[in-house]
Amino acid sequence: MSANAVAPERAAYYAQIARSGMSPLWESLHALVPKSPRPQALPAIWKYAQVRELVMQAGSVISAEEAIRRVLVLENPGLPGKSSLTPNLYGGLQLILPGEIAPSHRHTQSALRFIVEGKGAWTAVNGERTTMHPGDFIITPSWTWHDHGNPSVEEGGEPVVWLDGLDIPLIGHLDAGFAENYPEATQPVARPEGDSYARFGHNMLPVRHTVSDPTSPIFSYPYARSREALDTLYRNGELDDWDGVKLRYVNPATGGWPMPTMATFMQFLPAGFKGKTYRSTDSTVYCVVEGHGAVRIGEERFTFDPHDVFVAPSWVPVQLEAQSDAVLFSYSDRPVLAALNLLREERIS
Ligand code: GTQ
Repeated sequence: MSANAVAPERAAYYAQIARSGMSPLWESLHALVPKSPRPQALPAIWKYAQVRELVMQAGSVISAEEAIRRVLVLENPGLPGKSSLTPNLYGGLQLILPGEIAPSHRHTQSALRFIVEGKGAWTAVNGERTTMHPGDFIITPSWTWHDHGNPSVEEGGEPVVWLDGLDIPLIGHLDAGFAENYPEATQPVARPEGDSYARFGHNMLPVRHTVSDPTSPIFSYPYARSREALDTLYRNGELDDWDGVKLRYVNPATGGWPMPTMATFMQFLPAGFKGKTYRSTDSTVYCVVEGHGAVRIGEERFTFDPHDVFVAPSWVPVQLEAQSDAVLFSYSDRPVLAALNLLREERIS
């Protein structure tokens, strides 16, 4: 019911109760308790070919040190001013140039990095560094110290861009944000690179390992391994009508998600794939790793190319097509929906 339709006596009454901090539920009931989700987030895409130059320009606008994190935030056009891609999820493109350091800090927000281009930069988490390669998925779990760095040009450093995925809006709704800076630019390196992967990344666990928190003990999931798994499955004949070949990333110690608030996936769509339509109540951010194709999200249809980022809001029908062999990384708020018994999925046709 629009405000204009309200009779004068009612309008006067509404004004009167507003002065006491109240409002009439009957005017907003349908919007507050909708028949099905009415996301304010819109289907949207960022074409990497269009934004890449702007991301690189940030390198001459500000240093990583001054910026702390030199990131261009991807803001959903349906959520203006909210620095959000979906109601719960944030995304941004971070640039680190050779010789730079993004200083160490920690926060209650969980973060993932999905490497878009460039290699050789590192992220340090809990005293261990991991080297980045395109397609790697790296986590910096809630309240872990993390810093990023890039070797100098002389040492072979090159500009590196990655997609940051964080649960910033969710933590904001929950008023649970805490953060602090490490006293030094970088945290001390306490373990050699590959240590956690050797302990937890090979379908084995240290004998006396006990699970003390829900986050994954490995913090880098190398692309080569994920890609090989998808490839093998496809060659073996695996192909889902909706998803192509799709795997989820896992915390090897629990079988759960790598971090408690965000689900992550990687999928392969063979050339010519024309997926069926699905929808679900988790809102998903996709990042194209390889290949070309198209996605229909509600009324929108976007063609996609490598490194493009696109968003499918809750309950909006999604359909994927691949023109050439394509690989998509994605992250969503699925663990949160599932934990609250709010996850609904529909495989349509
Ligand atoms: O790298 O720690 O894009 O704290 C936003 C907030 C990245 C990070 C972001 C952050 C970070």
